[in-house]
Amino acid sequence: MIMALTLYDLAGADANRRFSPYCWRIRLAIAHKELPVETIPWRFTDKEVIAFSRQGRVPVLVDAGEVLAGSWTIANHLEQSYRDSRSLFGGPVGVALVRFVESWTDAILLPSLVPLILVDVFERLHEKDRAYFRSSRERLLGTTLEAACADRDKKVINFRHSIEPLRATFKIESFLGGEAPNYADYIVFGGFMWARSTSPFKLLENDDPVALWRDRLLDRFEFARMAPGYDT
Ligand SMILES: N[C@@H](CCC(=O)N[C@@H](CS)C(=O)NCC(=O)O)C(=O)O
Repeated sequence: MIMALTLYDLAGADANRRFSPYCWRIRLAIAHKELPVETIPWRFTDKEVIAFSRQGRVPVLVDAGEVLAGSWTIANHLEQSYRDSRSLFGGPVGVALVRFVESWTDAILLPSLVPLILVDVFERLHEKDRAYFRSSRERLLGTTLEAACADRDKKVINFRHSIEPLRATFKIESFLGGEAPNYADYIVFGGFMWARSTSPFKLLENDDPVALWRDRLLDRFEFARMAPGYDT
């Protein structure tokens, strides 16, 4: 019998509002593997709660007493420990390609979402996280959250151009994984779930092939569609 996994998952003021793009990757990877999971809502300032993982970020997964931190480490653990269920990567070639998708998402996609959604992320935070979030993010940005998110209507045009490689792919393929989604889809989709769960700002035109791909994933993962968020 498989014991339930325990996942520490970033939450807002509403404990059901889960918004970390990295945690979404793992929630989807666990669902892909059809494994039971208990998720524990975690806030940015709950550092002592995950001190046992010897670092201060989520996702943290506990699997039969084994502690794993970092989404890439966790995804590989799931792939290796649960070989009987569907593969997340589709073999070694897949691992290398998904690594590229992760690098692109972390270096390009997520930073390009920051000036479109970060003020809205702040609004959804638990009271106890607000001062920490504002000061840590404003230090990184070199400006206020509000200034970083000014002129969103103009910035979104550039954002839509920047994801042309995704659009070109989804004109031909159903998923990055081909006929069915794999971990590459969950990495990119995690970014869109970060936006969906925090921000009413409209990122994509309804008929954008990227929006249609996002909808295909929401159809497959009902818990993602039902999660607190904005259907924009
Ligand atoms: N590279 C890590 C990134 C994890 C990460 O940055 N998580 C954020 C939540 S989205 C976090 O826990 N931040 C804690 C903080 O900012 O103090 C991964 O892939 O898991």
